[in-house]
Amino acid sequence: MNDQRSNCSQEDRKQEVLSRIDVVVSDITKLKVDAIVNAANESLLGGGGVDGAIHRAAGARLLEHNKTLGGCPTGLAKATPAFDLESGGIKHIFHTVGPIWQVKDQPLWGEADEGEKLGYTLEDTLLASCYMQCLSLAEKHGCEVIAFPSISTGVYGYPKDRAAKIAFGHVFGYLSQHGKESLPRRVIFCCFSEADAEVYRRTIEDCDTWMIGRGRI
Ligand code: AR6
Repeated sequence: MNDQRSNCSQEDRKQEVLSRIDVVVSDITKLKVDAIVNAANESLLGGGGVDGAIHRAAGARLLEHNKTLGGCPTGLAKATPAFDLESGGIKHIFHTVGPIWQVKDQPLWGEADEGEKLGYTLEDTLLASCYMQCLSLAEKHGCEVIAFPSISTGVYGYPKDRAAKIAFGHVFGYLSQHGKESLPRRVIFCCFSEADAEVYRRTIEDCDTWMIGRGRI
């Protein structure tokens, strides 16, 4: 009976946290959120992909501002104003530098499946750090809603399933530890294609099978 009750409240807590997480398909610059995350490079001076889209939409003042920042090491994040994006309601851009996936096709550790190997590479730790840094910046800057692109999964070549598990696992953990009165209240995973969104939805649906009792970071 007690077990049933504690399972039930655990499930309620999980559902409460899940209700604060959304997966959408969109150009991230079009979202009405307090902060968007940019998957930048260490120069912070722009590039292709989502970085290029954000610089184009935020305007030339973003580049001028970023020239004063002295770059950003991989795994860390820096906040800037949203400049021209402010007219759409976005107040902050958190520029974070995801890792370049360099493990390629080398076998990792033994025959363990993908879930068990999560957290075993430097890339996993750095990618996790990007999410945690941006969540902390959201809290510091009073953001109710923050949207993340799928950091490192474009030009930087991170396996999409693995990146989604790291993204969701850390956001879920952060929101679980910071109650519903804390900021950010909502987190959006902003995908650029329906196929990418499906990876996130599957990751979330299956989270009991890969997140619990694994050696994830
Ligand atoms: N809105 C949302 N997601 C987007 C958008 C957009 N407008 N555009 C692309 N994506 P990438 P990375 C998705 O390559 O792998 C840049 O040149 C895209 O489909 O933008 O972290 C930087 O300057 C993918 O799922 O970032 C760096 O040099 C995800 O965003 C390097 O690329 C990330 O793809 C960073 O590589």
